[in-house]
Amino acid sequence: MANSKFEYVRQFEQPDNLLRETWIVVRIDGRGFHKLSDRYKFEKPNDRRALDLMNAAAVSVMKDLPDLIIAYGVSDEYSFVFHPNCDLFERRSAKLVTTIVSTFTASYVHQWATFFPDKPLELSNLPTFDGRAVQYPNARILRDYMSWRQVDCHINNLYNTTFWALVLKGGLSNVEAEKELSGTVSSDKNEILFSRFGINYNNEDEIYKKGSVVYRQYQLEDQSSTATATTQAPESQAPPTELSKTQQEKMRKLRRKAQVVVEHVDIIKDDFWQRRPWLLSGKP
Ligand code: DGT
Ligand code: MG
Ligand code: MG
Ligand code: MG
Ligand code: MG
Repeated sequence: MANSKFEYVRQFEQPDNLLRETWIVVRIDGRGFHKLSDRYKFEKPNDRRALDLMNAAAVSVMKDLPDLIIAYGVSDEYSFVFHPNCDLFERRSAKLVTTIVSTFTASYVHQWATFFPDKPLELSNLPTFDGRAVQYPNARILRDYMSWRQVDCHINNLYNTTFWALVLKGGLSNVEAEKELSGTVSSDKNEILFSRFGINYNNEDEIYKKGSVVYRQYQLEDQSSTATATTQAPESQAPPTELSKTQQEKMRKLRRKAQVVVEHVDIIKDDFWQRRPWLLSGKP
């Protein structure tokens, strides 16, 4: 770029690099999806097509950005996780967040017609997403973050399933259903579902109860229960995880070749992480 008298404006740009050696989670969330789900008549409490579309968009993001380790989605949100050894965009927050948000949104809009062939998108009701980056200092806290989202999924889904059973099957008004549920605990909701509607919550689809986890599958999962314990963060006893440029390129190649899978499983217990040790080790 030529050196002009306007060049000085560059000095107004502020660095926003995220701290090294930390886990980075970029969480995106649908803007005004309450209205959007009404507008396009999403089924209540869960619209399988809408969730499958969210997952398809998340798979696109994972394929586009090999630096990503894992993603977890529920409702209109998705959390994308970068490893502490990641140096994509020199860990600049705005670059990471905007790249994920725009890649996700573009893919969501592009694939909309595949999942909703009978509901063309309207220019005045386009799906958009916001996003933010949060850093977590170790694997234990990263896992607690993931657990927090999955517990949220369970609590909201049990509430929504019971609420909409009361309204759609029980003939209650929204206000009456809300009143009925206020102050209830999980076991009360399970009981309402079973005794009044013959619904066994345990038999509801896993995608609704557990949300969706997206990651790269490299080899057969470790089926033994003696797999490396991952509750102690592997990086806590290891030297700094920084990788050379060549190492990073090699890892990206391996990751690009790996199959990206979508599952609806428990990510709170150790088992999920112990069977897939490459997730927390970040190798490859
Ligand atoms: P925001 O995020 O502050 O811009 O506002 P919203 O409206 O996106 O609110 P949020 O993100 O807290 O809640 C997600 C909304 O999306 C919630 O009102 C329910 C709706 N939604 C998400 N998935 C489904 C679905 O599968 N079926 C239906 N009927 N609604 C859904
Ligand atoms: Mg939001
Ligand atoms: Mg939202
Ligand atoms: Mg949301
Ligand atoms: Mg550019």
